Amino acid sequence: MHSGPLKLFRNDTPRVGRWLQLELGGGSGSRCAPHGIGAVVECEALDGDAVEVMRRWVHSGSGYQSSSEPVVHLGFGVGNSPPDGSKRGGSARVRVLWPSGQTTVRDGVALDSRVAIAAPARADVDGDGTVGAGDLSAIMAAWGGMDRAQRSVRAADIDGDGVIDARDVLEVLSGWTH
Ligand SMILES: [Ca+2]
Ligand SMILES: [Ca+2]
Repeated sequence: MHSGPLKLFRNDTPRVGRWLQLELGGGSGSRCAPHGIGAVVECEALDGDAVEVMRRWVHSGSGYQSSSEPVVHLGFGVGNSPPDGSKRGGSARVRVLWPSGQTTVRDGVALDSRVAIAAPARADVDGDGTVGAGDLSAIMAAWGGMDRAQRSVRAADIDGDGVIDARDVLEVLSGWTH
């Protein structure tokens, strides 16, 4: 019922699993929507010999006139934490597949932590955090490409005009960081 009183529910069950919270950036300076909306997160959690893989599409508006917190919360069962909630080791390899076609990879992210991952700068085609020769190479590899279903083509079309040409090269040169 939409007219009933508000209720607050709290989950008091013991925390035995592992978790990771990702605050995805976006907006100005990038080619991505705020909070990473539209991105896909792939996460490989490792704890000792245990491995768990998870894939999550980042979206909004899952409830009636509402939305969940814009933080990607992943829960894992790998190497369960002791019931007292004390932390153990374990890390994750996180890949963020941005809607622009760019990709960010983070290795060694500690489990049971919250990390911020900013969307790559506009001209950071290969998503390595800098704008430079690697991005020119990525543009050359996709030169003239028109198949926007290919992530490498979308990433290389920095100005989004549908072709990969000298104007995209100029975007790299004007954003050059090293
Ligand atoms: Ca780059
Ligand atoms: Ca272009």
